[in-house]
Amino acid sequence: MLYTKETESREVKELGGLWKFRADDSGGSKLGFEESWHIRPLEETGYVIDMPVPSSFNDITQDRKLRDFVGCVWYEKNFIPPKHWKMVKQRIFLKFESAHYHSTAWLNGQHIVSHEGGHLPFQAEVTRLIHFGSVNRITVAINNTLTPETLPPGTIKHPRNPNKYPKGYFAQNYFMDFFNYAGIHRPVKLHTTPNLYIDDITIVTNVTKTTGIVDYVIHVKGSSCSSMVSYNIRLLDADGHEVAIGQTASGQLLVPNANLWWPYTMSDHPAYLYTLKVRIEDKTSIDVYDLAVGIRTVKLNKTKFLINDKPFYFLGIGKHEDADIRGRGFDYPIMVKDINLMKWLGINSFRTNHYPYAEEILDLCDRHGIVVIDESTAVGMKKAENFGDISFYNHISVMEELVSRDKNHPSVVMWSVANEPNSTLAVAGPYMKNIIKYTKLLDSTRPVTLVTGGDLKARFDQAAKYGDVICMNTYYSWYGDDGHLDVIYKQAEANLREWFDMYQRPVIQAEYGAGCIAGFHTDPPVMFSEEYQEEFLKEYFRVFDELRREFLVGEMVWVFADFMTHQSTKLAGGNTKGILTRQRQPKSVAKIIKQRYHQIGNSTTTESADQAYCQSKCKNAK
Ligand code: GCB
Repeated sequence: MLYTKETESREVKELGGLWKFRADDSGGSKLGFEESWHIRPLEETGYVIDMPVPSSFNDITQDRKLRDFVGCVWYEKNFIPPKHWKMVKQRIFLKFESAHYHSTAWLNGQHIVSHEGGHLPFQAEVTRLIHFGSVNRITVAINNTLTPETLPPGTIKHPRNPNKYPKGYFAQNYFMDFFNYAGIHRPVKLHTTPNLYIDDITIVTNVTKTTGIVDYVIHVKGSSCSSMVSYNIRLLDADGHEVAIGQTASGQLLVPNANLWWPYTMSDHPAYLYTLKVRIEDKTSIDVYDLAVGIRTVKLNKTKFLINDKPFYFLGIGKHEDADIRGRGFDYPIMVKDINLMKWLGINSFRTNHYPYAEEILDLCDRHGIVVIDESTAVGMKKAENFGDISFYNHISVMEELVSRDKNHPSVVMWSVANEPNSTLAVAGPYMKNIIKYTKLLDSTRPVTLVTGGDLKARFDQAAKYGDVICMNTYYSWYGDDGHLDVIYKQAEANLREWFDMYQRPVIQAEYGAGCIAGFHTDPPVMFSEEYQEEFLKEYFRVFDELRREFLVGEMVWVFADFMTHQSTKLAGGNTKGILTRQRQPKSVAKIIKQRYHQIGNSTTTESADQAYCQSKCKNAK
């Protein structure tokens, strides 16, 4: 599914703003379906409130019950389509960029689409259901309940003891360390395409000496006869000059003296993007779509992660899509602020912990040269019941939707199929082996990893070994040996070495970090103080500085900013391992990261990358 945007042949009407909202608090969340709330205006069914879209619903009101609500919530929006969309030979789609977790949508009372899982888009063609010249009504029911088979999984607890729990009491448990924010999290878009339209584009890039190779496949829909469709494919450089053309549905474009896409720490001219202009036409329709193309390769050897055949070192962070009030709702100011903070801190990469992020963020990463490890929603798979057939098929569809959405982003260099599944379980082995194998069938050009809770000894692992890169999370002197900073060096070094020795492939420290309450100072350092967080990181740095000369290809601090979690006596106001507060203000450790990352980043900028850029610029100029 291509990103929804306006082009010469496509229009978009964003349906963000205030929607009507009602939680089904009948207990089983069935009332709305039993009473068919979608067939009439929502306010006729009961009391409704205003709810902003996009946003999580949890933190918008003062109602404690809504914050922790488990079950089905209902949204409704009225809109009037532009009159000129009534043109014949045009299609209209309704797209949700994401809603969490299970969504059912109706237009004017008619069911149009259902989708399982947050963080990925879904849409329906609504051409025949739209009423022109009058108001149309969208109704969406969203259920945030997590079960052993959902991704992420959870369980619902129904304690029976009437002396301890009120009648009807139940609670959602889950095994991931972030709040289960829910609602319509990303934009909702009504959009048009011509009758014949570009449904998908797949780009694979390669490089031979100085020539860039762009293999493309265009998938069209809406034509009864494919031989009647003509293709006009043009690749333009960043200055708008045509560098290659194609006239078939699939083909290869050659770019002599190509400007490669480099991460920003590898070149003074990073993130070079070409534009693929695709135009298709038959007797009645013309469709046009522009796609940004970064020419680059990703390869591995035993000890290095190579971008354009040069070693890349992840100066990274783990992250969340999380902010005050809006929860996990998409927000341009937060997104741009985060990218600016990353550049300020010298961060050249992040993992989309623990779910796919908004496409707008990946676009920015393409343009800024920030490298992304793109992760699925498989987090918190701790029990054998999370590795059954239903989970497996859910997982397969998440990987399909994820790869199909993000495959053309040069910034995405690796897929992560899961975070810390319980890989001591025998069932985890074949399960993850098959998920990784399937992901490689979907995309053979990128490595695939599975992020492991690294304290697990390599020799007991059943699953992480199937990944191309060992990605590992450890928290020495935090979870275990609490407060004993002096164990970090010995334990972290031994652990990383054990994994490398056993599996002989590049290793990334994908998470490590300590909680820190901003403004809490102690000397000597104790847990949760700014000083402890600083010392904790410095101990890990000693290990990284030794091992990056050998097989370590990245360090990714946990975590970019403090974020919300479930409530627990161990978590005051959520997870505080941020190097920034939740409001994106730096803790003292941020300066240490900034200094280290800029210093390492500057020293790894490859001269050859810049030479290659200059050479091709000079040749193009001649
Ligand atoms: C982890 C998880 C991450 C948690 C983190 C922590 O290993 O991958 O989601 O937030 O530990 O702070 O406990």
